[in-house]
Amino acid sequence: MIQINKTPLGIGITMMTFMMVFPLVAFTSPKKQARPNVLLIAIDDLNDWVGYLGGHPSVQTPNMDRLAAMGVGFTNAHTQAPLCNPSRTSFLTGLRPTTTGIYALGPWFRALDEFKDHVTLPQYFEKQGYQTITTGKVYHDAYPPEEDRRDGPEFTRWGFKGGFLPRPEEPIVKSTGHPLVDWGVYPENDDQQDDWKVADWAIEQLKNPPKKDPFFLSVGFRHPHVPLYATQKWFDLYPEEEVLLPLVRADDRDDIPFFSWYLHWDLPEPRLAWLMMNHEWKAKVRGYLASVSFVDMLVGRLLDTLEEEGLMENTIIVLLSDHGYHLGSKAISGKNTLWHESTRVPLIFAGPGVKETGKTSHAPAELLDIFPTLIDLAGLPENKAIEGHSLKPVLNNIDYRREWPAITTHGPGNHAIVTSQWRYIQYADGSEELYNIQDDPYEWKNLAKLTGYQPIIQSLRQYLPSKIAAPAPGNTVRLIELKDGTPYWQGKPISEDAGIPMSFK
Ligand SMILES: [Ca+2]
Ligand SMILES: [Ca+2]
Repeated sequence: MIQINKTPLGIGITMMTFMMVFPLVAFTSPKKQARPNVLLIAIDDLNDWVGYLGGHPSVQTPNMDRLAAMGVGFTNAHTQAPLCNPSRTSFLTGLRPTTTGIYALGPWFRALDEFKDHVTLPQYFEKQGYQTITTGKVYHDAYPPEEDRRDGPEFTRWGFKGGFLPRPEEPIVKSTGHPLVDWGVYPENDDQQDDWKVADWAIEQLKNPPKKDPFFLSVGFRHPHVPLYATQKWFDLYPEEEVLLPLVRADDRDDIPFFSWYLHWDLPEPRLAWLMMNHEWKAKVRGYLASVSFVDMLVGRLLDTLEEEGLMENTIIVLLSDHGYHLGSKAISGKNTLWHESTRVPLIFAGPGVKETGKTSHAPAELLDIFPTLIDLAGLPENKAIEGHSLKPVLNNIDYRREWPAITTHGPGNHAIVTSQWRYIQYADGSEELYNIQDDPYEWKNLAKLTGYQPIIQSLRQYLPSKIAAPAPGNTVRLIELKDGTPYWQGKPISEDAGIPMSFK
């Protein structure tokens, strides 16, 4: 259900703006209208637990739903890589991981000669006269080194970097080992959180936009990336006794190739078995829900500011998450898989040029499509150097049939191909999975080995990337590679008789 949380103040201001602007428009000669601004909101590790996506029955995201009601929300949008760095590198460069060779938590793409001068999404807008402004986590994690952070070349203006602060002196959940893998009520007030401060900084820019040029403001929030800290009021939205856990099947991985384990061979994220043994499953789900509603409120603060400043009519808004997140399904928590929990993401476009307001599109879409779509919506010249396809035809006509599937890659040779009906997975050793996502939305029944599905598999194989770039130098953390028949996790061979590692033994 879509909830619209529009304040009476917001509506009043929108109407006033309209009344004041209307006479000016009526008596002005048909001059070229100012180019639209762009607000890009990137959320970290947010899966389909968003109201308009229906991934969790009790999640409360009134502001993302309000944005979806203003434009088009995609229900079948997928990341190009289920991990921060390769996903963000992909949608900001407009290139697939299989093109750049960036599959892991490194490298920073500017460190590679080939992409030193590659024109990214914000740079493309800057070249067209936009002021490009950024705050928070838009590129992966760290800002580039200080010496590269001067005004330009990446952005006209760098703002508050943000991070994972504040953190309690000791993790709330004991003995998980990794300092970021934690959840619970913390801190006392919302405005102590780095993400709140990122929103504050962005709001200041919206209140004082560039005088002459249009702006391209990109804002990156870290919630609901771990640590899953939120203040008490966000946990109160999800009383402990009412928290619904994801539906999982204990035998779910029995019909899945063993190679799937290599994709998340040894993560700091606990496996479901650990969460259950330590009675932390519900607590982690609750922390995630609370973090989602907290970040949703920050999205609402940005939308409120656009309304209050009269910027809504001339600002294209795009909201995305870099990839999804498992909370128990397929026996894990975390990401780094090719199933829908990892690949499916919210993707919403609203504002000038989006005609189908309040509609949802079930067409496959990729984060890679953001770059060409924004160019198209803003009326900028086509960029032939990027991959992906403009979604504008869908934004103009919700029934438009796109002919391309969505492709996700995790490490060279492991891909998922998603259409309106199917998810086909091929791993680097050639093993496969096939799901009918219309009949089996939880992807429980692997059809790949059953008779009768070969023609479908054949037709989906044609979309597998034909060129697969070798991992560029600097790919280390979370890299899975198959070399001469041996899987390598982060550069080290995995022996044939190794048992599945159990995080936090
Ligand atoms: Ca992420
Ligand atoms: Ca299964």
